[in-house]
Amino acid sequence: MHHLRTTAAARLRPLTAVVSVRTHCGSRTWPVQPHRRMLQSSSRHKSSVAVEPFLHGGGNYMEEMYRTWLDDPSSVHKSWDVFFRNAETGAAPCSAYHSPSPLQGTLPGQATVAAPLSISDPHLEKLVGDHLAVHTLIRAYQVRGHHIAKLDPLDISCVDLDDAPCSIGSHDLGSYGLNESDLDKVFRLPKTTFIGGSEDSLTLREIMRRLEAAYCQHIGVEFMFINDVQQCQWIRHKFESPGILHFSAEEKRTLLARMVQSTRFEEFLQRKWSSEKRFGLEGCESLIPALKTIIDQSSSSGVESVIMGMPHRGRLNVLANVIRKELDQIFCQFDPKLEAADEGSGDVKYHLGMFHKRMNRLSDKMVTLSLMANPSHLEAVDPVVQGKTKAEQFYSGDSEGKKVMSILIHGDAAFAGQGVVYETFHLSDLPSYTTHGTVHVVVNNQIGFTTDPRMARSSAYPTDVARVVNAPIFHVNADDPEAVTYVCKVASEWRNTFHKDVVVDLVCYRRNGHNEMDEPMFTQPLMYKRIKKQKGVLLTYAEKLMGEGVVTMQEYQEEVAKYDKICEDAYARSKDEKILHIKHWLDSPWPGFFTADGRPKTMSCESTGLSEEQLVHIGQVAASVPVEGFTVHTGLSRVLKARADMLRQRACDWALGEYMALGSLLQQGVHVRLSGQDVERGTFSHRHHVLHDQNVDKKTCVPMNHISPDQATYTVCNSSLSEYGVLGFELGFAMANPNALVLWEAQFGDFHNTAQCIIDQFISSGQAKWFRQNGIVLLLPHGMEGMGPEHSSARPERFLQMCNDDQDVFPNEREDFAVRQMYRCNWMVVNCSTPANYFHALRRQILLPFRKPLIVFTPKSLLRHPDARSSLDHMLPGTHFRRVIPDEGPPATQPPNVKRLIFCSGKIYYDLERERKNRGMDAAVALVRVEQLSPFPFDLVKAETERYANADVVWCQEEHKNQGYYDYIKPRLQTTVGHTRPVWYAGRDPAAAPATGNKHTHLTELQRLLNTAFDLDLARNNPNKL
Ligand SMILES: Cc1ncc(C[n+]2csc(CCOP(=O)(O)OP(=O)(O)O)c2C)c(N)n1
Ligand SMILES: [Mg+2]
Repeated sequence: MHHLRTTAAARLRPLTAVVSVRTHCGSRTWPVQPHRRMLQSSSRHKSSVAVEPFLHGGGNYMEEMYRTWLDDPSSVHKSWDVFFRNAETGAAPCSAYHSPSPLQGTLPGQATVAAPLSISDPHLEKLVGDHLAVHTLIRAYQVRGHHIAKLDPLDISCVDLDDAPCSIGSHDLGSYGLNESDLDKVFRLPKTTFIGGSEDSLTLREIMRRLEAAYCQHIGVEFMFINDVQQCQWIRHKFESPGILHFSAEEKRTLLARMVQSTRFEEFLQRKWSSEKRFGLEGCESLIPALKTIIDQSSSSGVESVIMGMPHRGRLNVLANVIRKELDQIFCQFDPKLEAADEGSGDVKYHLGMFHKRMNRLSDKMVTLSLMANPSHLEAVDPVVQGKTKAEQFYSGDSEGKKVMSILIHGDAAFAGQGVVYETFHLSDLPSYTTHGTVHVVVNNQIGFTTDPRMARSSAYPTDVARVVNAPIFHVNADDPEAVTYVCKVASEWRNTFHKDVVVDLVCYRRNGHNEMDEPMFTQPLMYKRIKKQKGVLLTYAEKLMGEGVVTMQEYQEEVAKYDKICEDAYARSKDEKILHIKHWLDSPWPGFFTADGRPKTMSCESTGLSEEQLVHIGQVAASVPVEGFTVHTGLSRVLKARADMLRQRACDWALGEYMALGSLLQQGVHVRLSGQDVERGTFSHRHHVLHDQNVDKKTCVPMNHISPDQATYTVCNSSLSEYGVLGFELGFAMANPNALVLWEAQFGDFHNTAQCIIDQFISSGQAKWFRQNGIVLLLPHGMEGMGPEHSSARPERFLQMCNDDQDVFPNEREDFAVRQMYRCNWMVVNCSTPANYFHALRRQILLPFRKPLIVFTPKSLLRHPDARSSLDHMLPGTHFRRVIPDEGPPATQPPNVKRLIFCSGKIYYDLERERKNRGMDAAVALVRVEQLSPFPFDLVKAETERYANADVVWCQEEHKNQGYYDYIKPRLQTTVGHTRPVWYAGRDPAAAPATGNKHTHLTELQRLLNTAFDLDLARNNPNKL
């Protein structure tokens, strides 16, 4: 039999405190002796250690506690202080002990003055020891009861207790210094347990029976690592109170009906499409009542919108029975003959999203449910769900998460294996990222495809990752629908009380292979022999209820027949469908943004320019500290003054251009959110969107929120050090509302690669797969500046390789060419060489009548380059984003004299310009900047090639040849010139790394490529023809 639940079985050890109590009550002398004050304690148990002392004991816990107390009575928990003081005064042990009380103040009537300590009466000593032992035992159940709970429906999970026995249970009383004869003695219960209900003392036998019932049956509660006493008490109360698992007959019948839906849905699909993949839920059918309970409960607590993310397993079932997608729409997806009606490539049925508003029967309130579309990449949707949830909370003014919440469903292998789970957990308590608690549900079928848990993770449970944020974890045997329902009820109450994450671990099995076509016996023969013997949970539960007289066989059969008929009727209706619509599977509708048939309202884009007055006003805000009595750093005062000076000269640099773009959108009522590592100041210390008072801790000011009284809110937030999690989050945020500008900035552009999955699976292809557009902006600092391989390239080649504009087809030119081209593309990729163009690109994102992701390669040295400034003239009404910036110098006046036409993009332009000047070639060489790389400005590039008909055409880039823009530009330039003129390459040679780490090599390479670019004998000397 293999170890299913844990590979860490050998690590299970009894509580240290257990050992120490046994030692005390056994051979050793009780350490409380007045003359032992000379024992010196070096340890100071503070804070959480004092709160939950049994978790942290050393080799001899009580002795250490005593030593610590002798040293400083205030350094131990109040309960211990009171205990030791009372013991000193000779109080009987049962009254000497008082359960933990608030850390401040003393218990009424208890000793407050230390007196000489002596317990000389052996009877008394035993009583004290026994009470402590019982309290230790109670705590042991609370800490470790889940290790012996009957969580696995198959009962094959083998935690190897022989190596390291978990010392709780009646067989092991001796290890607590107790024995059989103590079982019928009455013990006073501490305040840290609720097993007594209204009774405050019980026999040891009853104490253990109730603890076994609470912690060792079908529910295993993992929570004692939580530092907050109030939260621990809340959980103890929920799971220990007598009678908690009582369900009314009505509740049982509802639960049975939900199990019928869940089970019969899969059976229906299996009957109709036995050879189709559906990633059925068989073995974890109680997921459906679990989710419905969480939703019911949350709706009753005031939640109006629930956003869910989940993987393949049971997804169709959730769509059908939780979200209530029309069944015929689901069944249509199985019909191979139906054509797709919408643009885009679509996705398989078990990835599609859904949005539905409906009445919740339990709460009688409306609830909106959405399941986010997701790719195969497990767990990738987690941060996206959180971002969308945060956005919905933000836009509905739900600052505490009372109206909008998220539920994330996970597989056991993915939850433990995928790092993005951890990244997402770490967003959960950050002010600008918290969603105020998520309910996580793990479908823990004890297998990942063909891999056993012992090969898939190094932690005992798949859920251990949640412990980093102190989330309680409720393990439950999924073959017990009532236990599942109860646990889910508590989980949602937890979320809606404490607004913290919580995990429900549904320990179950997978009745079939990974998908319905897979043979699981190849790899898990014993497990699957056992599964074949396992009776279905629906039948087991139905029999239980029949045995209890809650339903009759006839009622049960009628319930089954009723649901089967619903499926059959929907199946018949699905036959009438002629066409498949992906747009019916939208997870985030944007009401009013498009026309009724989902098209943009216009195909034009108004000018993105602004009046000078408006530009100056925003510029002045950017140059000021708009609150009284706020002391900024003197260096920053200089920055602000420089901005004011620049404004007076009617110019702006990159930071000011950005300010004007974002500020003007805010004035228009568009919410702007800029997130990423250190974005508030800016990695390159150029932005300074958050000012810090130099004298008052944490006093900050965001001038951008002081532009005008009726402006939208500006959110600028330094993120956790995560790319995958945070980019996913911002993508989700951008999904909620088309009238918001959401920007994510990478610290350096190359760090985006740890978020590659979000870029590949969602940003570049999301619209094609799931119909939903997204206007997220990625700011990726890029440029070869001799900073080494890791801080140079944002890898433009990767983004360009994913562009869907056809390199071989010169598009039909039309009046609204630029907008139509953008509408057709999957995303826009730009590298702006001027602040004004960056300003227009950002504003265009919102003024366009549709949304596309925008990838911006942003500068580093250009941030402070004196030439890289723009006059306000380029930002006034009537101006636009310039896809191409032609040469406006001497070449433009005498085009026939131009011998060389160099196309380039980004910062290299300034190197080329300097070189041209140095060489005195201002009239001979034209420099044309391609600012929008994709969709490729075929029309404007063509105009430039035609203008300089006598010139050689060169593509110049600073990146290596196998990187940068080369592979993207080459076919497009050739298509533009109709393959009639040669096009040459000037740039770095191919290389494995993006840049050299050697400064000298960097400069040599740069000079060489500039030489090539200006070598008028290129045709003879350069083999690098495109
Ligand atoms: C990131 C990622 N890696 C690999 C896969 C391939 N894959 C699909 S399902 C699966 C097993 C998932 O196991 P688990 O999370 O336990 O879910 P289950 O299928 O058991 O419900 C794997 C490895 C994937 N979809 N995503
Ligand atoms: Mg699994």
